[in-house]
Amino acid sequence: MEEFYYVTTPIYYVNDVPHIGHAYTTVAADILARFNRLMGRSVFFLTGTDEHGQKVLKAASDAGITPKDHTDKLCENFKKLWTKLDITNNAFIRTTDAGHKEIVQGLLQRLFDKGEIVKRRYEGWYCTHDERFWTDKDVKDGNCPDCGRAVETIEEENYFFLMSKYHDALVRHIKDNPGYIMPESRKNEVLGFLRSNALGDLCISRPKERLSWGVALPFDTNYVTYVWFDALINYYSATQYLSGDKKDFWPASVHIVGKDILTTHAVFWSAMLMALDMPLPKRLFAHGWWTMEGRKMSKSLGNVVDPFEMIERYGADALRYFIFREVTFGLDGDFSEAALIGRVNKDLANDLGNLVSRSIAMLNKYFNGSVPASDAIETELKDLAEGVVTKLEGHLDNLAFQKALDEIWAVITYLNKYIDTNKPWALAKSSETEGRLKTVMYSLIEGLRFVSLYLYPFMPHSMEKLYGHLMNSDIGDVSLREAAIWGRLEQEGQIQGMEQLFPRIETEAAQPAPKSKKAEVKVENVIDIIDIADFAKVRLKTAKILSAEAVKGSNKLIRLTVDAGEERQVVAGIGKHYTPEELVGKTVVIVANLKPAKLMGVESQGMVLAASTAEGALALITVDKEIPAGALVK
Ligand code: ME8
Repeated sequence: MEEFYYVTTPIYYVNDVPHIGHAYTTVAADILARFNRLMGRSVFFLTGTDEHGQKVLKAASDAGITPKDHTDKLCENFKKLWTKLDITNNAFIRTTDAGHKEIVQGLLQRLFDKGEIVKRRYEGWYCTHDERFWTDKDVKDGNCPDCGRAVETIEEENYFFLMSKYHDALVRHIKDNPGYIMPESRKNEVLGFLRSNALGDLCISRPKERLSWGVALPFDTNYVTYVWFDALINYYSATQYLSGDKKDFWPASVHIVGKDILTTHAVFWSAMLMALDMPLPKRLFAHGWWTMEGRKMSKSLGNVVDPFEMIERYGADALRYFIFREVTFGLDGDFSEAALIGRVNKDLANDLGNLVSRSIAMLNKYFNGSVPASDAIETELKDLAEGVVTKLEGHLDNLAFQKALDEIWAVITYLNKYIDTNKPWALAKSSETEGRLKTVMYSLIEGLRFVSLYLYPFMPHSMEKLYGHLMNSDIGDVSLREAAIWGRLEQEGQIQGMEQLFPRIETEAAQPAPKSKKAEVKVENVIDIIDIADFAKVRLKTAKILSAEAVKGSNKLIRLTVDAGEERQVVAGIGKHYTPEELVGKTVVIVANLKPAKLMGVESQGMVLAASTAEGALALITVDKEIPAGALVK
């Protein structure tokens, strides 16, 4: 029988700029999707965007365009990131899709016909920003408990989903199915919440005169559907209109969400499905929160980790590896670029990259790149390598990505030691040990084949390359159960030398990986002492920015016309931190005697100075009071 595997991410608010947190959840789902495909399952991997509600409407009207045009534009930001991160989602759902809206309306009508939705007069507190109702108990000093903004009283008729009656069934379901909510601590939180709160009924409508950007209620078109009710249904609706001929992916194998939205999933969504007599998903996994140097990431603090920037600097594979190696999935983590560099250099360049290049170089040196027939089977290595597949299956079923990587690394560590103990260079010295050399070299390359297969879900780009190099075939066609058998590496197969898979990142900030996730990496700045005469060679001048425009085809470069005593053109790589508009009028500092250079075909006659951190923050150096343009800085 065909085995199905259906994994989802939250659908992200389309208004948000994609950041490392969104990347985290989506890469987790991608690892699971890729692994399950290798295991021969029929996989449906869904992500998408949440596009209704007040905030979207407001942002669109601020931009002077229709909400649909606005969301059409913004959802591309997410799609672009998923392409850069090698995400293999089978579908991308948007809650503004006609197919989705139709299904939301169908389910609402079903609930209404069953008497699960009723109309009631409602009087209480409402937070317009969060589009949520609150009770007296929730509201503190007249403010919303979520966003802290002032709430208002509202009296109006609305539709309510009779959620309260599912309280006991919900508690029973969670207790009877220990793997339903993971990790365990989060399950206990939900149970604790249900123990101390009588579940209320859920207001699922908003009058159109207050909010028009939503799915109209099929039984009363004066109202639109509450965004969460609409959004949660995406997990089911996608299986009905986005999964091709296969319509039987429901129930989902796992919904992956951040801990911020566990309650809406564990309580609202579960109760909605119970009321619809539909099966519940098999698992809800709530992962932890990424912070930046201990602080919540926010636009106003300017400390949001931009995944596009990380990919550009280190590559998608390094980023994918780091976020799952560094922190146990489920716990919170603190992002540090120095720690990422440490991981790349130690784990990827050193442990793995060197293993690959040494092994292939020796194969070329001793056997002209032709895989020798093995004289004997190294049973310890064989058992270790073959055994990983079952362990991976177990760990990934529990979303224990770190443990899965530990198992794979045990093979890498073994192979590195195997080289050191067997010393192929010594075996190559005498014809008497040629048989042994053959076994060692075969075992090494065969071991690498296993590593490439196992690491492929985590680092698809480089492992596809490695597997293709070793096997001369495409990893995408592999069935892991059949491939994870010792001896499948072809004897006499020809393997060329290979470029470094993960070059070391040479930077002052490159430090060994911290031992624990909390350990701070101290970046020691090594500053060479220079003579005053050296400094005098650099001519720094103030320059007033007269005009600024983005360089076509680059998301970083901005072309500036500045007055530095004389007018000149300077190109600056600051497009991710400043818009051209906000630059005009600023007095900055430039290196005025730098040899002109061309950046993306545009000549730059100088360099704008800016302070930046390894974590990606950047600020221009400006003057703190009026001074004529072209003044010397010394
Ligand atoms: O809540 N660390 O969308 P959203 C880790 N539209 N993960 C993070 C993160 C961080 N700092 N920041 C965001 C919504 N995430 C709703 C969901 S689903 C039916 C509707 C991730 O754009 C994490 O997965 O606010 C979190 O749950 C999600 O983004 C919230 O995305």
